Amino acid sequence: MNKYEQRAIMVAGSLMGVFLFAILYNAFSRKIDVPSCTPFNTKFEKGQVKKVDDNHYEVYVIAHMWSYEPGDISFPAGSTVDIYLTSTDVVHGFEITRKDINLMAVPGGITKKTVVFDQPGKYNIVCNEYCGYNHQNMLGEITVTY
Ligand SMILES: [Cu+2]
Repeated sequence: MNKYEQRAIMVAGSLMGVFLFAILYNAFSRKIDVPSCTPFNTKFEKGQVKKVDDNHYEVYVIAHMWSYEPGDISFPAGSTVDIYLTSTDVVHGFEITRKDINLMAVPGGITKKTVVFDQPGKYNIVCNEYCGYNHQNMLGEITVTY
């Protein structure tokens, strides 16, 4: 084997090591997780809000033509909310006004976002992906209580 081939193999091997380290570092140290695609997850049999503890909630949202389930979500101010979002039919949007949150509901996939709601009040949920005839009526509401 000539010396340039050996160097190329050494560089490629080193890069693979760097990439593997970057993936493992982000997955375990920085806890960056890739949304899983589990359309048959039992938590998505119906849309629901689950209380994990006093200030931590999990919301399982199912988007479908032309509403969200659950459509009205409520929890106290200061809550950390893990939003898990999926769709049963086409791609929908999930934008929370006043929170700068803009998610995409993909059929068969789960989109996850953790949001902290510090301020009490009402936050509208709107679909911002054109999804058909009644797209403009696809709305929801989050109420953050005192
Ligand atoms: Cu829509």
